[in-house]
Amino acid sequence: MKAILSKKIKEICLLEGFFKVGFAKHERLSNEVNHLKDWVSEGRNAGMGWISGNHEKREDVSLILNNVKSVISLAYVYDTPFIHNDSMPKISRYAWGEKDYHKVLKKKLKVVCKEIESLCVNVQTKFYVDDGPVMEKAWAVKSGIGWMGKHGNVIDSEAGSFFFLSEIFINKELEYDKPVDDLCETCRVCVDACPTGAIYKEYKVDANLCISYHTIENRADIPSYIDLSGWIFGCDICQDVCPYNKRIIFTEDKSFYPMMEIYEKDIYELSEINEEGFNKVFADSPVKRAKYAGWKRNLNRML
Ligand code: B12
Ligand code: SF4
Ligand code: SF4
Repeated sequence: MKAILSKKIKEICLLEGFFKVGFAKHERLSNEVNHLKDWVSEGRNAGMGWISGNHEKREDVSLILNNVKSVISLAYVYDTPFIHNDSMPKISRYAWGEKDYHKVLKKKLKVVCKEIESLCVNVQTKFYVDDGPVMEKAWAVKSGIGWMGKHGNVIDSEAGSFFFLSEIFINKELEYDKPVDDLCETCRVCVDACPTGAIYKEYKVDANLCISYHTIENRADIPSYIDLSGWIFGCDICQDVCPYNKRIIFTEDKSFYPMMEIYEKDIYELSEINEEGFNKVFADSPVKRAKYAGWKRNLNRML
């Protein structure tokens, strides 16, 4: 029964377009939450106060689904064959498309969960993408999706790290996957390439120094010592330089292909977008998180 259910679930997820699916037994994430608490107590979360709440749920997902037995981790590739032009302001790959991944993936996960729940009686599921109190990278590592790279993102040896993570909690036992080996070994390319020194220690990122944090999450002024290196929303540098991002596996999902209104546009063309235009172009995009004020602030740093 366990084997059949596990096989069926993987088939359903892959059919819905997920690149990789893995299963982990439910357990408390005590070590991981302790690392998170240390990270927060050192102030490495910068202005992201929300991450210091809900530690109990992050540690014990049975507070989310009380009879949870397993965690299903899913990876969805967002990379496309497009590249950044270094002489233009850059928006990171995950955000330059028309759609917000939260919406795209939640729609898919709804379909997946409905199908899983129809496989046998009394199946209960609960899914998350990014914005819940869930330690997504920790579950992905436990489920064998990939290893935690020194740049702080989960890597698969074939697809690299340009994929989103999501999870489904389920009240059934499954055939569990094993974590994969950490293949970073002696490499430090990402650590050395980060222009702001945000990867302050291998596997650890300080949001106070991270371009991604400042261009997306920071609502205040960006300190003058943070060189945005041409990024106006997010930052892909530490992933672009990683030898595992061979860029041979691309999504077929057109939601993540760059919007032509913003792709390869120079600073003057982008500065012409007024608030109304911004709200229209980015209506369904993650970029709207920065709001028009944040967008202008980021652009002004390029002038
Ligand atoms: C907060 C957050 C950020 C912050 C902090 C970044 C970070 N590295 O955590 C900021 C705003 C900077 C950020 C940026 C980005 N993010 Co982000 N982010 C998150 C979020 C919401 C929470 C992550 C978190 O808990 N961080 C806190 C730290 C403490 O956790 P941690 O790095 O996981 O640390 C763990 C391990 O390192 C371990 N650990 C630490 N020390 C030690 C020591 C020992 C001995 C051991 C054993 C373990 C250990 O324990 C910790 C807890 O698990 C997740 C979604 C989620 N709900 O999980 C997305 C998420 C991690 N982000 C994602 C993405 C895509 C990005 C960006 C690439 C976006 C971009 N292009 O700009 C950048 C990448 C920056 C980078 N180099 O990490 C993806 C990553 C996908 C993947 N393949 O891994 C996620 C999973 C969202 C998603 N659903 O897809 N992000
Ligand atoms: S996202 Fe950019 S700033 Fe942040 S750690 Fe990676 S290279 Fe450094
Ligand atoms: S660049 Fe090297 S050290 Fe960094 S994540 Fe990739 S393999 Fe690991």
